[in-house]
Amino acid sequence: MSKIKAISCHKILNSRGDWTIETHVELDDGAVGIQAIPEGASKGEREAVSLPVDKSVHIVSTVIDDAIRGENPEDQEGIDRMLIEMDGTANKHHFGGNSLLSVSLAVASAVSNSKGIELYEYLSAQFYKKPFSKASLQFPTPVFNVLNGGKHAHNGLSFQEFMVIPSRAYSIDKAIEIGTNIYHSLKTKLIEEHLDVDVGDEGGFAPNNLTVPKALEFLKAAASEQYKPGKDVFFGMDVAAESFYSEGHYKIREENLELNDDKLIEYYEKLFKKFEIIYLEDPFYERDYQAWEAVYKKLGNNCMIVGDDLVVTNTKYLKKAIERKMINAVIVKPNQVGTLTETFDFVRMAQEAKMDIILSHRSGDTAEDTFIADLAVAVGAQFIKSGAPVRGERVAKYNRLLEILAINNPED
Ligand code: 2PG
Ligand code: MG
Repeated sequence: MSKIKAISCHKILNSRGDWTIETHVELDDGAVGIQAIPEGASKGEREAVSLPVDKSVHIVSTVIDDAIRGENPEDQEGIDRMLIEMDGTANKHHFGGNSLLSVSLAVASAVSNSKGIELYEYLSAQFYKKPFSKASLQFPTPVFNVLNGGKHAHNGLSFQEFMVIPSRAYSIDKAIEIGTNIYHSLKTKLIEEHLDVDVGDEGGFAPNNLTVPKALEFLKAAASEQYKPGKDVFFGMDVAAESFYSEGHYKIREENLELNDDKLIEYYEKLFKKFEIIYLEDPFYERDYQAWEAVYKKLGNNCMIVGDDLVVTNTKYLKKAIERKMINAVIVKPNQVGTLTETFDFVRMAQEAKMDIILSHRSGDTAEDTFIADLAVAVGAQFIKSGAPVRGERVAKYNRLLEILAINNPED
């Protein structure tokens, strides 16, 4: 059995032109695992802390390298527990969630390379504790973020993401084709209305002078060019409500609205009457628990109420959300928690509670990193969020899914 031979780390740029880290884990049989780390802009308050890049590079290549060198890389859980204990803090601020995660994921990649198997196969075996079975292979449906606002654009649009979601009945390649066709139709519609088609952090268009209802109208018009909303395609929003919350109110400035919890629910209900919305992420600030319970009660029957900042890929907060019936779907972002093992624990808890799983990128991401695509396939996630079907760091994840499809359905 091979052992971990060396760990090194250096800085690279992410899609926002910010520094991030890339870690290399080398095994003594020569196999290498490489992992770059993404970074959010609209972060949950309780996410694992990212340390400044120079500090992380130093910690990974000295302290962590010393501690993990010689360990058995197949003992993912053991290694992750060591990392967690070495850090010793609840939010990983000592060593940094970014440092720990880069090592944790790179170890898994190194083992899959050493074994000569695909990463999703190895992750699936780790997750289910039994060999990967091709028969159970299930692809996530992409949730395409085609209009950007909030902290991902500077266009005065309060809500962060407006998404088109192909029906789950479509295969992954067809779903990607649908998302791409709608993206192109949307571009034409925006140009026709003399709106600009510059893009935000996740590749969605980010014109000025949009309101939330107007954005949804554009989405619906673009989708209706070739598809039937409510049958072929649906809509979703990541409200990221924390970014316009202040002292008990939600300020939707572009419409001169200042809404309390009840009024914001009414606002959502109005939108639900007009548009085929099946996905509502972070509709309230992450500590506004009563509002979460209320929105789940009102809209949760026909819609995914998705917790992102609310649960930050952490079982502690998910447990509370389950007990208090606040959500029926979760975002999974490994860098919110800091290790693969904790990510698996979170996914397991969500699946036991019959929640839908959405694997997610971050707004600052890299084309080098496609781990979430493999992870989504490995755990049988229903959905994946990787932005619009443009820009290298966004399409890298969709392209990896297409590669996994090709591996499993060769056209010889
Ligand atoms: C989100 C994410 C990804 P960020 O809020 O869901 O879309 O954004 O990475 O900025 O937190
Ligand atoms: Mg979110």
